[in-house]
Amino acid sequence: MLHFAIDHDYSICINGDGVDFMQLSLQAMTGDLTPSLALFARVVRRGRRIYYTVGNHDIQLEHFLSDIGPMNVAPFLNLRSGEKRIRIEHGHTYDEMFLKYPRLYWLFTMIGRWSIIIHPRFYKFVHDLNHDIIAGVEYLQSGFKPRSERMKSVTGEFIEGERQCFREGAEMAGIRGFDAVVFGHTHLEGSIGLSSGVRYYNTGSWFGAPYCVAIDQGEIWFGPVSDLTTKGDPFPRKRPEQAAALG
Ligand SMILES: [Mn+2]
Repeated sequence: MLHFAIDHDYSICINGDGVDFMQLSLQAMTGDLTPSLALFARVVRRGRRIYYTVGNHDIQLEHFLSDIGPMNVAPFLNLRSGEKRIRIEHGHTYDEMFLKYPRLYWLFTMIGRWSIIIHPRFYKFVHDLNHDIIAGVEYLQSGFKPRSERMKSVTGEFIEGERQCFREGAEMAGIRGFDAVVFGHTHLEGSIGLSSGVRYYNTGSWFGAPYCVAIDQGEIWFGPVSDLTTKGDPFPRKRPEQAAALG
């Protein structure tokens, strides 16, 4: 994705949990980040920017709000592109489990830390199990109503498997004057229209098949990163203009 951004003159926003202080060893992170840092520098040399919106696994980056090397670190990004206003944030602040049960959430995070030492596939298994446990808690809290029953009262579109708190969070952020809201955090990718007319995107997770949004002059493309790298730039028209601007 970084190579794609460099080749096609995109700025980049890493929407939280891009590095995992909670679950990875410093050694593993250094190994992964070192090649990326050289690419970040190339993005910046081309006159583009790198934004990093803080997530719950890299919350320590809040100490560096403003800049880390070439990165602009921020709790969220309010982007204006063409006529559109787009809100980008990780989304964990809308996570009911994270807010209501911080110690339980921390415990699950630590279980994740141990499971990733065993194997990434085991981590995936634990993550899915985690999802099921949260669904179980919701089931108990709702007074033993199955999800299908609970979802009957939900009107409009929703991202498959996603808890209501995120759609509500996107709605809440969106009505403050945005055309689109982009979250991550849930590991469930999708794009839906909210009742307020705001478009909500979730770019899923970096595991398996990562998704992203590409934004150019108020237009938003949403899809798998692999589509960008194999099918090319969804906004190729911007290239000659910017190439000229870059001289
Ligand atoms: Mn997260």
